[in-house]
Amino acid sequence: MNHAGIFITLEGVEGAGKSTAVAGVAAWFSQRGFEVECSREPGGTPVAESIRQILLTPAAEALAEPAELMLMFAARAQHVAHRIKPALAAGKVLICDRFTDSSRAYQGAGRGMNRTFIETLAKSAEQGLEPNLTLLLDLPVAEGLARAAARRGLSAHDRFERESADFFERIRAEFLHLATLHPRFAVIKAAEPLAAVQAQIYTVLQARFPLIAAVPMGAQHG
Ligand code: T5A
Repeated sequence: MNHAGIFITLEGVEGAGKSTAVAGVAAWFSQRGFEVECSREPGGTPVAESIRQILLTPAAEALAEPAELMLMFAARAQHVAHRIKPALAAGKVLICDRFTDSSRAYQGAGRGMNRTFIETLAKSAEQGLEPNLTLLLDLPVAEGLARAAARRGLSAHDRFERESADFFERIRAEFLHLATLHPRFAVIKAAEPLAAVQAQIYTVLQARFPLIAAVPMGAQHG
């Protein structure tokens, strides 16, 4: 790996609790004196956030699948170059709600797009970057969709939330498959109550970063 900082990604289907978990991970590091930045994909820089609008907003002109894939990686290339790499070079902890594994799961397994092409785009956008830890928040698809719907209330579905349950089942299976391939993954049982999910995440952080876990709370990192 490639940098002074720590790069942590969170993955999972819609409503798995990633955004909620980001805050807990951030608190764990900042209480131990680290500077923390939280970001998300698609998005994270002004240009990447503009691309996010195109990707998530339903429009009369349907987005062609290769266009969706390449826009995900266009946003990622901006995010890596202008936000993630500078933060890591400055020794910060960068916590990101989704990263390339989402493209593998959604565009690869969900849409059935060519895996070799996805890896070629990943190599170009990531420029050698790889997460130190990927927290996979795993829960049954129906539960995730129900949580997302409850949170959304009366506002409209985004482009992805309109997809079928089968689409999300393929995505969940792909995330679990990726977790068997890459030791950087830790699988969190996200169907449990919030406090139990948080406890699992802290256990993983302690095991993966024992030297940081040993730092007294409130210490200055430097
Ligand atoms: N996408 C993204 C791709 O197709 N390819 C890519 O390469 C990338 C990067 C992003 C969309 O883009 C797609 C995937 C997505 O469809 P988004 O709006 O950012 O769109 O979508 P999500 O990341 O799925 O965000 P969500 O907000 O839907 O899900 P989260 O962040 O997992 O869930 P969260 O934390 O907002 O929680 C949802 C609700 O559940 C509650 C929360 O309070 C909240 O109300 N909750 C719990 N309730 C009970 N028990 C728990 N343990 C709970 N944890 C959270």
